[in-house]
Amino acid sequence: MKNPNTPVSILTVPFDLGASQRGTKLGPEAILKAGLVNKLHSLQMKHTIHEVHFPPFIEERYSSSPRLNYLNENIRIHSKLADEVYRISKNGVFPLILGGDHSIAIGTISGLRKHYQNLGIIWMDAHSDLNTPLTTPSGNIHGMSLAVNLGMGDPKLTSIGGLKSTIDPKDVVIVGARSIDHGERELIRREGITCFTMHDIDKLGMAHVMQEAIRISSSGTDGVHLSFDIDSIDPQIAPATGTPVPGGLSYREVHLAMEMLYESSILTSAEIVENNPLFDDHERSSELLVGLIGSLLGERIL
Ligand code: B3U
Ligand code: MN
Ligand code: MN
Repeated sequence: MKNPNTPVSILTVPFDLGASQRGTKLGPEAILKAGLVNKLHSLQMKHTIHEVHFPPFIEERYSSSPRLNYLNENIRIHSKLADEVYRISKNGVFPLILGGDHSIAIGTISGLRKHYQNLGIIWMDAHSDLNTPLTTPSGNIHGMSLAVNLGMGDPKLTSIGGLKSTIDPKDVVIVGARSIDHGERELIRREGITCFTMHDIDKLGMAHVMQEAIRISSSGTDGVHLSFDIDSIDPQIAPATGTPVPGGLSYREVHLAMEMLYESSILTSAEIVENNPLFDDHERSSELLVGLIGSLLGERIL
């Protein structure tokens, strides 16, 4: 964050209809239970906690389109989240959003795009979430959220939040990818998105990759958002995911990433998504996430 005295507004978003697996709606509560509030106290950070909820609804998977599961439910929650994130950012407060599946990045980033003219994005994920209704293998909206934020996909999703700035694909950096679909690969090449796969991280080292991610996302932008999917971490140390992909970030690599982001002072918002306590081993993954949020907000070894 730009100023370490900035207050933090934690928004919990218990929503899991962007994915096939149920359970990420329990993610925010698990992170709070694992000690997030104590962590913020120990860092002496001013903070508030607020849940983004919406009225109960009848779940209709194919209500609109077979290529966009639970489209109406997604529109409702992301629109509400966009309004709240916009309000928080406008007030100079740092939004920290706890998901929920990764579809909520549609709401978060739509809200940020109302406030920032040129937003940079660091997207840490095993996947690239760049599918559209034409390329998706699953119809799950959490596999489309980065594409929607680049203006690609169903207009009912790309228009959430009303009038707002667009994101330049050159200001987007994906880190940790190791499962990319054919259509996503083409889009990455066509749009010139920087994507550091696990292969790149193995070869170049995490420190170099993060230096580049920080440089690219912050050059010529007026805000940088971190969208952190738990499945970027190796599932052996963070099992709480419905979509595990082997060969992910190690404990130290992911902490180093958070520490470097703090030191860089570039972040203006962050979200932690896809934590699914139904797949956790006791509270191991949620505890790891609390540690990572600590590193992101300035906790140091010495
Ligand atoms: N790319 C696949 C799988 C996937 C994306 N995000 C997650 N899984 N977590 C899809 O369905 O779009
Ligand atoms: Mn994701
Ligand atoms: Mn993922």
